[in-house]
Amino acid sequence: MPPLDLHVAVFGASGAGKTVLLAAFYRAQTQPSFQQEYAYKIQAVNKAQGNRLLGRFYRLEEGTFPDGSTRFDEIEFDFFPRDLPEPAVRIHWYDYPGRWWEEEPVDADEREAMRQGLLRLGMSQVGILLADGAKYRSEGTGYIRWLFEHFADECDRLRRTSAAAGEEVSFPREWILALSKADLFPPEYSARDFEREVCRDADDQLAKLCAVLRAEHAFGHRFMLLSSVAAPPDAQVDPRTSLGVRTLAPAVLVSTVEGAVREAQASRKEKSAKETFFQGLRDLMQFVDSVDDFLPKRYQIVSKILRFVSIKDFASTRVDRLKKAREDAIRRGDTFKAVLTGMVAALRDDEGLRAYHQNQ
Ligand SMILES: Nc1nc2c(ncn2[C@@H]2O[C@H](COP(=O)(O)OP(=O)(O)O)[C@@H](O)[C@H]2O)c(=O)[nH]1
Ligand SMILES: [Mg+2]
Repeated sequence: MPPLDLHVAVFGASGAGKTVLLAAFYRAQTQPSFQQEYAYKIQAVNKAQGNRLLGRFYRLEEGTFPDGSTRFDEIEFDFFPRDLPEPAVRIHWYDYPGRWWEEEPVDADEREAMRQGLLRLGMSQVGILLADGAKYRSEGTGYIRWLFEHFADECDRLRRTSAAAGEEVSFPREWILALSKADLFPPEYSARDFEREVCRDADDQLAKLCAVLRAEHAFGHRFMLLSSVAAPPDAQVDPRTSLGVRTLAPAVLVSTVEGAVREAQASRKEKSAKETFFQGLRDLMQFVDSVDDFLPKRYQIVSKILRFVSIKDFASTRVDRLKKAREDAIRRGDTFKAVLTGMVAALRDDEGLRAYHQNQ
């Protein structure tokens, strides 16, 4: 069976930390110690691209940060279970240049790149909006309000200009709001604290952004802290420390399943408003053989995911139980169950609990 395709669209203004994040994401998950602890590993589908990412990371280790890029970047990663030869999950990562959100395309080439990029957007199950941790640290709430307003305006503008050109932009419906450069915050600061501050201080702007994205239920519920490299002011860069980069793929996986459940619930008119995610999930599992018929294309991988992860695994907060299921799966050579339960376990470990928070 081919790997499960997850498409994730990453947005953030220039300087927010997207390029460094991509290098850190790859580097952290290629470490032997990572494979030992998480029982899966990453590989770049295109080896040359993988080497470029590692090169970028090694330069970071020497204190050289990447040049700002204004290109749309697309890269694919496979996740393999430890000791098994086939990948179970493929993540397609789309890096949207901040400039697209600020200016009109400079020429026909850029216009075409943008068109291609927006098509990818329609396949993406999850969007990540990166808030610049350094700016939030220095400017406070005003920065978050600005970010939401600015992003809403720009999404609106993209939608209108595309519609005028006869193309409909379809934004992801599941979103993660991620705070970059989390190393600039105190060690006890967590995604839950970030969630509290955002909902307390920027709820009006959040509501407006949800309306523009048409993602009422799916923006403003998932929060992450990310640190690609620890670079405290006036101190040496320490690229061995990172936060949340290993939580990212699991968060995307689980958000995709949640998106499919929500999609299925919305398509059933008789659903009661109070139906929970788990009731919805249980339902989806019951109809797993026919869900592809009514789910939009980007969610059709979910029927496969649900064949390998039980509700118990999704709901379980017990890392030891999940790790045992994962190790059993590796022993049986069950590629998909091994990686999927491994990812759910990664969301529940100490790093996952600090770096990821979902409020509903
Ligand atoms: N403290 C800290 N600084 C970071 C981190 N990631 C990026 N930076 C800083 O932010 C700058 C911009 O990052 P970059 O990834 O190029 O931003 P992009 O324009 O969104 O791709 C870098 O040159 C670093 O100085 C991080 O995890 N921690
Ligand atoms: Mg960049």
